[in-house]
Amino acid sequence: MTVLEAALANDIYIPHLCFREGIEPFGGCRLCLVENTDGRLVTACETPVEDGAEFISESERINNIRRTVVSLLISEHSRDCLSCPSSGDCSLQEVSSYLNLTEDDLSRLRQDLPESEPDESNPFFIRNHDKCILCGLCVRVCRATGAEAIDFAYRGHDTRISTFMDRAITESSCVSCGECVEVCPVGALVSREEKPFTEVKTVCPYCGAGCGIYLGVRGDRVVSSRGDPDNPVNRGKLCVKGRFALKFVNSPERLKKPLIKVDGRFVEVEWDEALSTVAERLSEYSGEEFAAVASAKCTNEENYILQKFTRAVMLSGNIDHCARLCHAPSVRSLSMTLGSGAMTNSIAELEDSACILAVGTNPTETHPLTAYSVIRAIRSGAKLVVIDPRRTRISELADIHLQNRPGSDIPLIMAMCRFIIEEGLHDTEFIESRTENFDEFRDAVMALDLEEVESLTGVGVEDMRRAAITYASKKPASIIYSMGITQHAHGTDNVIALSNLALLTGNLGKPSAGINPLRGQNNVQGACDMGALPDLLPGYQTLDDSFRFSDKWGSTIPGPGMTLPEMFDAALEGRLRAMYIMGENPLLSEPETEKTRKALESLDFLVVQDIFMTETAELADVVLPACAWAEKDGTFTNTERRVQLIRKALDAPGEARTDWEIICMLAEKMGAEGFDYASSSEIFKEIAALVPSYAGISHERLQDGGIQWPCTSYEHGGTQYLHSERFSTPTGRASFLLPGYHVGEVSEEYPMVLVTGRNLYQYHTRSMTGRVPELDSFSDREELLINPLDAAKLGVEDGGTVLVKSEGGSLEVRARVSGDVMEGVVFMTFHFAETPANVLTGGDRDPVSGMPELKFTPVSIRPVE
Ligand SMILES: Nc1nc2c(c(=O)[nH]1)N[C@H]1C(S)=C(S)[C@@H](COP(=O)(O)OP(=O)(O)OC[C@H]3O[C@@H](n4cnc5c(=O)[nH]c(N)nc54)[C@H](O)[C@@H]3O)O[C@H]1N2
Ligand SMILES: Nc1nc2c(c(=O)[nH]1)N[C@H]1C(S)=C(S)[C@@H](COP(=O)(O)OP(=O)(O)OC[C@H]3O[C@@H](n4cnc5c(=O)[nH]c(N)nc54)[C@H](O)[C@@H]3O)O[C@H]1N2
Ligand code: SF4
Ligand code: SF4
Ligand code: SF4
Ligand SMILES: [Mo]
Repeated sequence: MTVLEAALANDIYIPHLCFREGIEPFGGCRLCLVENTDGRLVTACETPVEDGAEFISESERINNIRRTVVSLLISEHSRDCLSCPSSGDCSLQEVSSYLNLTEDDLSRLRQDLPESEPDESNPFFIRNHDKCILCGLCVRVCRATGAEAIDFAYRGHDTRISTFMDRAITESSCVSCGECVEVCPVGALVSREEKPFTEVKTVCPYCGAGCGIYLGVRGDRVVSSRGDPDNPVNRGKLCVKGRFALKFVNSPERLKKPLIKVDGRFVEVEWDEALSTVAERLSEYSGEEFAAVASAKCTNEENYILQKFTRAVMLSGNIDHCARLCHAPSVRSLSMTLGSGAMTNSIAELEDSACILAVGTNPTETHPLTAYSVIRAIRSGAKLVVIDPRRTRISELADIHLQNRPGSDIPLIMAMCRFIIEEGLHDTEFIESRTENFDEFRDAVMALDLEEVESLTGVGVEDMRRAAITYASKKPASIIYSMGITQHAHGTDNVIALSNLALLTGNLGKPSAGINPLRGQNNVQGACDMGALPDLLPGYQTLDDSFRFSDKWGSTIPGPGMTLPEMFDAALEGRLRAMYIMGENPLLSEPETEKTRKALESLDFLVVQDIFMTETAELADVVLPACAWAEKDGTFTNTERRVQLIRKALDAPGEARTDWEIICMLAEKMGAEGFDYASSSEIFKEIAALVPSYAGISHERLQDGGIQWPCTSYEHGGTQYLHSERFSTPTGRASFLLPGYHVGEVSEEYPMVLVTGRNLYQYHTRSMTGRVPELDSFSDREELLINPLDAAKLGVEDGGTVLVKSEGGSLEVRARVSGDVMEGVVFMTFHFAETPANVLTGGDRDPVSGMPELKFTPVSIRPVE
């Protein structure tokens, strides 16, 4: 602790401008001068406290110096406070008044300097150099995010905070996180958002990081958001979506009333009529003929209720959700190798890793707050190894970037295992005491043909060896991975390969190590935990072991059901006839769009429950309006198994109801018992009674902060990392398994590989981010990335339109020529309905997890006039 921190923590105010808790001190403003016992003046923000040390924080001498400092600042600070939006919330004003500088003093000190044009290019905030006091806080936080968009420029009197080449902020590497705006002590950086009347503590609804926020509300509108400093994931920080992209809830396009399709058009009806219709139609189907799709956007309580309804009322095992297209391979593989499919360690632990291996993941765009922890680690000396066919921000920050061909991770990772064994860097003690099946595994990797590996992966053997040695020789080392690994027709085997790597080096069951699938959606971990999976009951309890549930629910429990893609197959074949989709937009997010459309159209009856009229909802017979996350209480479980409360901040628009209430009303209409809950907290009690890893958690306990499962009793504090004593396999040991040896292949007709994924500013099918118009200024349409060499060969121009064609379909899209993708590979997102990437994808599926191939589609590209 520094003297300044100690003083502030003990309610002793020491004036300061360039210090902010949690940001490395800089000693720049020189206002926090204090006097030590030798009479020397030192900056309190840079002086560590020592036992017995004494300082004088306040004296005429010190305050005179402080007055001089502030006077100088003000003389350069040309504008008038009265017209400044930060007036009243400005540290310079605060410090001036503390030092008894009056308004008159201030205006006397001000020089009549020429005014410069503010930078208004960013839709979320305005930069105004004239008010800057050069405290450097913005530069330091921007660096911490990894964006490094701004820095001190010029010298002496001309010093200012500037982007590279002094361009507008939108033309820099800025990612619009707003961190700089949050810390700026004066009016030099101001948000364009309205100030809230009240703030409600809740959780961001976008990605699986699960950042804590204070949601700012005015009347029935969301107006702002700021990071919760007490949340252990984000510690006050946020990314652009969590800070600026939550106003979709205010959209006039929100669904407000139930809708029933009559002669091809939707008509508004009362709840009673809508529910009676659904109840009547659904009672015609049961078992196999019915399927439900749960939602990783909804709460644990809501997912629990939907799977209970599906199993206990509809007597169908057909319940699944987007995890199928996401981390289903992780759930499968890690259960087989380690006994649990979840992230083994916690986000903040990454900061103490000596090495981080990031495979097939783009966290600065998709998991920004997790990326901050990776960046903190590398700033304190950790090594970063990235395996990704694309150049990304995280690969630029890496010590080693292995740019492999898409779909070639298994040979690459197996070869890394071999080098580790060859170099004697494997952890024999861990292998002997905690694992099984090592010998077979070793024999297999030793038999690899390294020349073949090189040609399959496109990565040089020496680079692989270097990466392997780096990962294996730094302890503890963490693996993080996401869709580049799982979204393959061999996704399960990919995860097995990574699991072997962690086992080989003994990087499990200890802090800052592990194998960490970064779960994508805000509550995809929870939706899986709640049993919204066709083969597993809540808490991953198996269907052969269902007596607890049949007892509690008073019904028989159906056997395993269909996965999400299988549901669409079955609909096409007429085996599936009625479907209930809560909070998903499969028409755009499932592979093989045309097939999905036909499947949805061929159903007898389709209900969609959403907050907006999505492309999928357009095809429904009944559309039910749901509350968005800001309008309800409940829990989300983030990627690190942290169960956190979300809290109702405003009333729902029109007659929208919470997802759980809607399903409970429907169940009661259908005559079912056991759906008469008074609150989501009551539902949670039922969950805790049935799911051992949630047994010690309750809404009351979560008021003080999230708890990481397993948490088995009220005395249990939760679990930061898994497998510390034993693995959760039947034998207690982890297993080396042999992955199949797959690589993707292209054909003569379709010689290029299409990789699909995401960008920072848009989210999935844009049902939410599409209602935040400011985001369009960063990404308003698709851009297919293509390597300059391919572009030259094919005659594709930057900004020109190309036709992309695969076995499954074709689309036209604007091209962007970029060295970020390797030769032979093109990349696009699946965000835009106008250029629906999933028209192109499809085909193969992972036989074990049902994951469709989303990251490797052979395509042809040709320019169109
Ligand atoms: N802004 C934003 N954030 C999001 C989302 C969003 O839509 N928008 N969605 C959320 C969800 S649900 C998820 S699942 C996560 C996904 O988060 P990520 O997995 O990080 O996102 P993707 O862009 O799908 O793919 C990640 C990387 O995999 C690489 N890759 C592709 N093929 C291969 C391969 O064969 N091998 C290797 N090693 N790498 C490969 C791609 O080049 C890409 O950089 O993001 C979450 N966060
Ligand atoms: N080609 C390709 N396809 C992919 C992927 C890829 O990388 N490439 N990634 C896959 C992955 S990882 C994922 S996770 C999926 C995502 O696929 P989806 O889950 O289908 O995509 P979203 O757009 O997130 O859909 C969520 C829906 O929930 C609604 N919603 C939001 N909040 C609520 C609520 O509180 N209640 C209700 N009832 N509805 C709500 C939103 O309006 C939206 O319509 O896409 C998959 N598809
Ligand atoms: S908004 Fe974020 S990325 Fe942009 S300049 Fe500020 S801190 Fe840096
Ligand atoms: S813009 Fe604000 S935070 Fe940045 S140096 Fe100037 S006064 Fe400090
Ligand atoms: S990192 Fe994820 S959870 Fe955190 S603010 Fe951004 S989108 Fe929200
Ligand atoms: Mo996902």
